[in-house]
Formats: sequence, C-alpha cells, structure tokens
Amino acid sequence: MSGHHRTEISRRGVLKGATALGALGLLAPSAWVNPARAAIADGEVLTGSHWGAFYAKVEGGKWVDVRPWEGDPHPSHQLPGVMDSVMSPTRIQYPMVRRAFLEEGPGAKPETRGMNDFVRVTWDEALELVTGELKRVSDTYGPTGIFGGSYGWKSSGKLHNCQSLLRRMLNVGLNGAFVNSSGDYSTGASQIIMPHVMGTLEVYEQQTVWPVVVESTDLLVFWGADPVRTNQIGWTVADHDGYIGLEEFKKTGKKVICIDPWRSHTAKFFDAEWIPIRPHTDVAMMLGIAHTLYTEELHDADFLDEYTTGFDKFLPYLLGETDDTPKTAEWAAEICEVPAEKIKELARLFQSNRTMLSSGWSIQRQHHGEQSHWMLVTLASMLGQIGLPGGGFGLSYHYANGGAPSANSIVLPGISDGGAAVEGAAWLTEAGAASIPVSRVAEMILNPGKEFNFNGKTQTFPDVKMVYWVGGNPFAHHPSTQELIEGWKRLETVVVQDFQWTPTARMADIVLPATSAYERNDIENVGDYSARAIVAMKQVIEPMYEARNDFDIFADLAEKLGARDKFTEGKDEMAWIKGFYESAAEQAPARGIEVPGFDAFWEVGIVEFEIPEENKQFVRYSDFREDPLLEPLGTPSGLIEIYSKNIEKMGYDDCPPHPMWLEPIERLGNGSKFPFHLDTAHPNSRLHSQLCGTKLRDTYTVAGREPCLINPADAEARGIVDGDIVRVFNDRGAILAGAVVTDEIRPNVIRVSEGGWYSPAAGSEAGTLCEYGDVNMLTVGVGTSSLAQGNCGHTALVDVEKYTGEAGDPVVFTTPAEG
Ligand code: PGD
Repeated sequence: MSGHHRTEISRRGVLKGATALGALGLLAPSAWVNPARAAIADGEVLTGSHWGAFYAKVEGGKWVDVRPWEGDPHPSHQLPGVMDSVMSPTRIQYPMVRRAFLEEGPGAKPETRGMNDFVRVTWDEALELVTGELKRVSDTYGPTGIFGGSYGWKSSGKLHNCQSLLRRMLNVGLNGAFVNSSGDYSTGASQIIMPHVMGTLEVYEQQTVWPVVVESTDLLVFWGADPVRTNQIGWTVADHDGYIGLEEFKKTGKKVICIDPWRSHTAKFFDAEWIPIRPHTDVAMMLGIAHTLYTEELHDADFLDEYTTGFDKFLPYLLGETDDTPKTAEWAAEICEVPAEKIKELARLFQSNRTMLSSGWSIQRQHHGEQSHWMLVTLASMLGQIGLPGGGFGLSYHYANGGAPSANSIVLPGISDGGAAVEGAAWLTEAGAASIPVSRVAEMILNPGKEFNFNGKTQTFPDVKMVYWVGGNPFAHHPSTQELIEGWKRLETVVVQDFQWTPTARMADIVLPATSAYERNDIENVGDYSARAIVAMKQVIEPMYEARNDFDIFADLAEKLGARDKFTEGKDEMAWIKGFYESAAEQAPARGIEVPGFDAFWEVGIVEFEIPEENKQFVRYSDFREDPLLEPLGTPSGLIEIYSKNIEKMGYDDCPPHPMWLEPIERLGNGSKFPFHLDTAHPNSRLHSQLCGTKLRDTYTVAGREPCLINPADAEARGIVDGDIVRVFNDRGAILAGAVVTDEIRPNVIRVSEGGWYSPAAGSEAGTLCEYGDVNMLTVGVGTSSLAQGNCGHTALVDVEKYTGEAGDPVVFTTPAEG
C-alpha cells in the first residue's frame, strides 16, 4: 500500500481558482470520455469519499492500491479499509430473500430474521417482490404503512444519495404516501434547543476560524471533543484542513485542557491537561464554574445585560434560591468528581484568559442532553467573550474540520427527494403522522397510536408495517438494539439496500445489492466548511457481482409504479452530474471567479478555489457583538436566550425554560447496581459502522472483538488482563469485547466504540448475546427529552467480567448462506 505519509500542502499540483481556466486552456479540447472505458483503463483514478479525496490504482480492471490526493494535508489512515470494503467477504453479491418470507409470505416467522437463511433470487424477481409489497402495504394500511425515513451516513456524492433517491421513488411512485423522519443521530438534542437559544442550529455552522484561534486564543478547552480523531471524516469529501489549525495551535505552546473521561487523541496530541470528569455530569461542573464566577464577581455583567436575556431568571437557581441548593463548586464536585478547587481554578483561568470553549456532541447525545450546550452557552455568556477573536464557544471544531477557513467557491446542488412535486402531500403533513424525530423509530414501530411530544407539538405515532432502509445501519446505530429487534417482529416487510452484509441487511426480508461509491460516477464538494474544491468522483471499477446503482434500482421501481420519467426526468447518471456542475457554475460570476466548463473539469477531475484573506479572519458572532440591534440573533428576543419563553410555554418537566442540572436516567454515583459507565464514542478506525467488515478490523480488534478500554485498578479487581475476552452486560443485554487495560481511561468508565456490527451467535435468535461488540445492546432507548426527542447513545451503565464461556467467531463477518 503506497503512501499514507503526510503530504505538504505546498506540494499541491492542482489547479487553483481563477488560474484554473488558463491552465486548462493548455489542454487539447477534450472529447467526451466514456466513463466505463476510463474505469477499466489501467492507471490511477481520482475520486472522493467521507475519508477524503484519493487516487485509486487500477490494474486489469481491479482496484489494487490507494494513494491520498496530494491536496490533503492529513490523509486518513482508514483509506486502505475503504478500498477493501469493495471486495471484502461482507460484500452483498446478489439479491437475496429471507427463506420464510419467500416461501410463506410477508411477516412469516419474523424470529428467523437475522439467522442468515436467505435464498438467492434474480433482480427481476426481487424488484417484482419489492413493488408488490410497496403496493400491498400502501393499499392495505394507507399512507402511513411504509417507513421511508431511513437514516444513515451513506456515501458522499450529490447524485447517488441513496436516501434522497429512496424518498424520490416513494414520492413520485406512491405520491408521497410514506412516513419520513427529521433530524439526525449526531446532534438530536442540540439542533432543536440551539435555535431557541442562539437562533441557529449552531452545530453545523462555521466556527471562528483556526488562524484567529491560533493568533488570539490563550486557552483552548476541548469539552468532550476529540477533533484529532473525529475530523478524519466529513459529510461531503473531507478536506482535513482542521489539522492545519490543530498543528499551528500546538506550535504556539499555549494551554489546552481536555475535559473527558478518556485521555483522548487530542489530549495526547497537545499533551493537554486532562480533567477526567465523570460522564453525564458536565452540566453540574459548568454550574459549579458559573457559581464561582458569580460569587467571585468574575462574570461579565455588561455582556449579560447587552447580549442576553433571562440571566435574572437563571440566577436564583444558580444561587439556590429556588431549590435550596446553591450550585457551588463543592456541590458540583460531589456530582462530577472533579475537585472543588479545580472547578474554582478553572473559573478563574477561563475568565483571565481569552478562552475558547470547544465542545463535541457526546455531551448532548445523552439523557437531558439539551441542557449541556445550553449551559455551555450560558457559561460562555458569563465569561463575556462571545464574538471576540478567539473567545466564546464552538460546537463544531471536532466535526468535518469546522474552523477551516472557507473558500470563495461555488456549491453544488444535489438530487432532490421529489417531495415538492407531490400532489396532496400537504394533507399528510397536516395529519402530523408523516414524519417522526429520527431516533424514535423503534418506539414508533412498537407503539402505533401513542402520542408523543416534540418541540412544542403533540403528535401520534403511525402504524408502520413495512420498512425500506438504505445507506444506514440501525442495527449498529440505534440505541437499545433490543427494542429494535422487538419492533422488527411487528413488521411484515423489511427491505434493505446496501453494499455490505451489515447486521441490518441480515435482519431484512429482501436484500438488494447496491454499488459502492467506487463503481459509479458522481460529484462532490471537498470540505464541509472550507468548500475548497469540487471533485469528480469518477468510477474506479465496474460494478462487482450483481450490484446495481441505487439510482437505477429506484428508477426501475418507479417504472413499475408508473413513474419512471418523473423519477429520472429523462436524465442518466452523467447528465445529472453535468447538470449539478453547470447549475453551480452559474454562481461563479457573482463570486467573481471563473470555473472550467464541465467537460474540462471532468477531464482534470478537480477544481480548487482560493481562500480569501478576509475568510481567514472570520470571527463567529462578531457582527452581533458589534451591533446587536442591527445584527440580532434569530431568537424571539434577538438575544442569547438564557431563559426561553417559548420553552416555558411548552411546559415540559424534562426541559425547563433555563438550563438546569437534571438527573439522567442513569449515571455513576446515583445508586445504580451497575458500577461502570459505558463510553460509546466514535471509533478511530471506522466511520460509525462503515468499514467494520474490512481488513482494517484486524488492526484494532482484541481477541477478535471490539476493544474495551478499562482502567488497571478496575481490571485488577475483576481479574481481567490485557487481551482477555470480557463480557459487558446490564439488564438490557450483553456483548463480548477484548480488554485493553490502560490508565488512559478513568476508573469506573469503560469504553467500547459505537458502530461495531451486531452479531448474535450463529443460528441463534436475535436479541441474545452479541459476540462482537455492538454497544447499543446496552444503551437506553428513551429520547433526550420531550423537547428534542434526540437519541441517548451515550447513556448506559454496565458491569464487566472476564468471559470464560464459548466464544465463537462473530458470524456477522461472513457471507450469509445462500439457498
Ligand atoms: P454507518 O455505518 O455510516 O452508520 O449510523 P449510520 O447508520 O449512519 O451506515 C451507513 C450504511 O450505509 C453502511 O451500512 C454502508 O455500507 C451503507 N452505504 C454506504 N454507501 C451506500 C450507498 O451508496 N448505497 C447504499 N444503498 N448503502 C450505502 C451512525 C449514527 O450512529 C450516528 S450519525 C451517530 S452520531 C450516532 N453515534 C452513536 C454513538 O456515539 N453512540 C452510540 N451508542 N450510538 C450511536 N449511534 C449513532
């Protein structure tokens, strides 16, 4: 495998902004190159992925090597796994149908889902079956019988967005008669509470850029954030420019603090001060800091006056006037296990330095997660540095390279879900049943007709009988796998379309093999925040086995539903891609840049854009700070809402109108019989569950299982040594994992990354012991609160013991038997 070394950014030999046209002028006018011919020619093909842009080396029609794009300042070590995912044994090769479903009909023997007993069928048979089920379920159960709100990280690319394509097919083919979903599993709580507090989603917004942080921030705090690990991936094609900022900041030698139960990659990278907080107690710690600031008169009263509303309503709570509990550093220390003196020291340190509080999303992906970022904003408001260079707070430095300065670029549109064209869709939405907050999927299937609250509205769960999942892996991502297993039993039909035999595919009735992103053509922006290039995601190899593009599968289904033309709009793959590029190119004159024509762009494969100097100076909320009247926030008051009248009106017990410490359903130190908190943060060598089926797994598994980090004191007390197979369990379920004994994790916390594929023992019914390490066997299924109904993927107390029973090889990494 060649070159995963770092590449100097100055070595970029690629076209830049306005110079692009000139350089292209030197090229001979390009005739249209048949993408299939390009794909099978030997040589290197430039393409893009969540892990970055890279060259795929092709020999004799086979993909044999991978090399990062030279414009990538910090290539991900996961690229070899990306290549392997295309040919791994976990590849879905043919359309398959669960035997009992095929032989006995929809809904037959649901307990055999997950037992890997499939029958191979032809594409024709498979598509007939799917169309038949779409019609039958919709005719029998009406417009809310089918769930098409399928969620997941899919692959990059503006055309082959399988989730939009699924909904497009349901919109044009069934006139929108399906249940959709809103929100995501990443920021379920924050993306609902932040608009009430800051007037924006906040979590997906550009941050004060790294050059400003490097220059002006004195103290950089990572509060439950690990950008060195998590910036490997992006939603579009990762640029990795955030690493330039991290490295520049490191060179300054300025102070970095990591508040985290684990000594993270970032803590090690900076040799930061590590504050090993007890999980789920961050709000208490923030309150302790806030109380110190107030009582020591270190808070910025002028900032609170001018830029916020409701501090006066929050203060009596902080001081304990409303509940007889002053939120002192000592009170906080009891809860969070950070010494009171340290909490006070932090208050003084934050106040006396230009401090950037950079938070990740784990502290909101938990029960009552809404409070965490609300309290962080309140704390930052008391410090009064929001809108100053290098001060305030940031909720996206750890994601997709937030804080990397933005280029003066054009932005691509993508395939639409076709919803706008659906006649009669309005009545569905009005019925309030057409969409659910995404992480309520198991609750929905199990509780048709049940009322639930969501951000001020009361809605009713529909009665879903058929699920169609693409581009996601709920049997890895959904907290409380058991609830999903129970829910699945209520379903008559499950269709899964993927290129990997994921646990979700194994739980399906009809499995359709999709192409991977490297067996088709597409186009994508590079850099979610920097948007510094557009890359042609050229097809690397011909589709393997019988895999077909999601676009073609859905076009065929639309045809069978009488709506092919509405689905394709008469355009094929390359016509769509060209259309997206040309529509983006229309933005160029207004931005004062020139871009090559489509054919020239496709030939070269990438176009890069300049980053203007002023974008290297961007300070989030500086406009608001300069003039809060002319540049108000999008909140009802135009100010930062420490107290929200809108939330007050909703009257939720589990989300009061100002930030509060609310006991989570489970946490350490609150009388549970389970002595460990399970930290389920994102993996270092996977993207959620993607690449779990590849050779990359061999680089991190322990005894063939997902690693389980455990503190030496805890391990010793249980007779566990490094390399042991351990059983992690609670009343909800049990998983096997491989012990890694390390003092990089604090006592009473163990860490198993999310995204491990769920693997019940061979031939056993789903819901039993998972032999690999799907943490969601152990997490709670409740929503964060009535406000956001986000997922609580980090909420789980467990016990752990040395495992002495039979431990089979996880069956999930083999190809299911074919009848
Ligand atoms: P992925 O592994 O990315 O996980 O959950 P998500 O379902 O997004 O799944 C994507 C699937 O899409 C893979 O099976 C892949 O093979 C398939 N796929 C990729 N490309 C294509 C394509 O072109 N066509 C088709 N048909 N399929 C394709 C992630 C979710 O997990 C997220 S975003 C978060 S933030 C949550 N994190 C946690 C957590 O921290 N802790 C816990 N306990 N649980 C979590 N769950 C959530």
